[in-house]
Amino acid sequence: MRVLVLGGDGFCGWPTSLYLSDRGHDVTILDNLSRRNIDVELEVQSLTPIRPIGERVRVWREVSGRDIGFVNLDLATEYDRLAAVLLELQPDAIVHFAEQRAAPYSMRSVRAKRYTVDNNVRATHNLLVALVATDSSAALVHLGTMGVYGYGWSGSAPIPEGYLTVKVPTPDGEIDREILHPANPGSVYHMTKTLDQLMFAFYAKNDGLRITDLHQGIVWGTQTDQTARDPRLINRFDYDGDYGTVLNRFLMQAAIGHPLTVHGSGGQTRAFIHIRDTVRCIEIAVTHPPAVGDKPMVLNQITETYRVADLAKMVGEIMGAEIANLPNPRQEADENDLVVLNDQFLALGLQPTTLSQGLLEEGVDIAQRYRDRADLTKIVARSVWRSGMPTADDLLTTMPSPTDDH
Ligand code: NAD
Ligand code: USQ
Repeated sequence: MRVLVLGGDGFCGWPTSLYLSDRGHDVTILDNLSRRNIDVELEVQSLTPIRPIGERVRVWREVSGRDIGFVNLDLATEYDRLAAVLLELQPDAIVHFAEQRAAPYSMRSVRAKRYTVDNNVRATHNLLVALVATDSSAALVHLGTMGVYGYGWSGSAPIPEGYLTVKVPTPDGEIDREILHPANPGSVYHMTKTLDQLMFAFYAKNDGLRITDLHQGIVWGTQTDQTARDPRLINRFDYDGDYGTVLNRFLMQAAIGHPLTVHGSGGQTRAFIHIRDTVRCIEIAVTHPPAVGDKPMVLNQITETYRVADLAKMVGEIMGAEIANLPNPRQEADENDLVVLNDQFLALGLQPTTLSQGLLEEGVDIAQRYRDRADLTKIVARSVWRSGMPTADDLLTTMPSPTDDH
């Protein structure tokens, strides 16, 4: 298939582009490199030394013999160019990763809140309008998030895949209606994903677009079989307080001898998926689109759930790391249950990569290799959900020397 990967220079997009290319698909990446610019703005860099996109695609050709195209384009502001790309490439499928994806970044300032909404909502809407205007029949696969459901709203009831059947009272008795699961976002970033859902529902109904929305959990891990083929293909590894996600942060912290930064009691339960399963799920979704006229297909792209405190305990025990309970910079329940259905991916053949000591050690190994690139002042999360919320001081001011324990 001809696949256009929007946001294909990012943490999920790069390994997905390589995986799809390796599987024989004809891949073009579209990305405005805004994520690299945000690193410059935050004065932080991926722990792994990622190479410029031009070099990345050149090396991939060298090691695989396959071409990946690249278009530098801002989806949110360059509508005409986007429409021209769709007309020229005539993709069979489009994978849409291209949004500002960090909840803490989206809460750090008025500017970042406005940027996140402007960027994400306009990017998605421009894409939908362009698909209709260019008469494209491409199947659209969008990366949404488990966070659209919120945490704790349904107690211990399993979270369904996108839709909920409810009973609506009428004068003639109750009728059953299937509705989008109530949106309950916990950050401006997560809010943009709930807005995306409404746009998808409208364009599927009005224009017959074929849309799949993947409600993905927290992705962890770094490398896939393809990114590991050459050091210059290495994937990014975010560890900072805004972009680093919890399990990868714990692995990096364990690797350098930093206490594990648990927010509050660590009672938050979240859904997780390894990057190797992310790329497989995307191919499954791309090759199993809904039919014209169907409502958006929603799949929960997760493989397991964990409580943050339990993850810290596990990483702490395996790697000999201490745990620090820090003031939580976010407004979120101190504790929540989370049961998630992921039946559709399992039925379509996903064989989950579950958390194992080997994979945790692999993450720690990568982080240890690049420990000299870590900036200790960027580790504690300081973007607060409301001004005045307390944050912790840096826990370490000098880098511990590498020992056999770490
Ligand atoms: P990322 O920031 O590493 O990658 C996003 C890419 O999109 C970047 O390369 C960025 O430059 C590009 N981009 C952003 N705005 C753009 C625009 N207007 N025009 C063109 N390109 C643009 O993020 P990621 O971790 O790879 O996440 C990818 C997607 O998956 C996001 O939509 C995110 O919400 C979703 N997701 C990620 C995770 C996770 O744990 N990383 C979990 C669930 C869902
Ligand atoms: N947390 C800690 N310590 C840390 C970092 C995080 O205790 O050092 C806690 C947070 O307070 C939160 C939980 O861990 O309770 C998850 O935080 P996270 O930063 O790992 O994940 P989140 O902000 O939810 O966002 C990430 C991605 C986002 C994606 C989302 C999927 O950045 O793009 O949408 O995971 S989900 O969480 O399922 O909605």
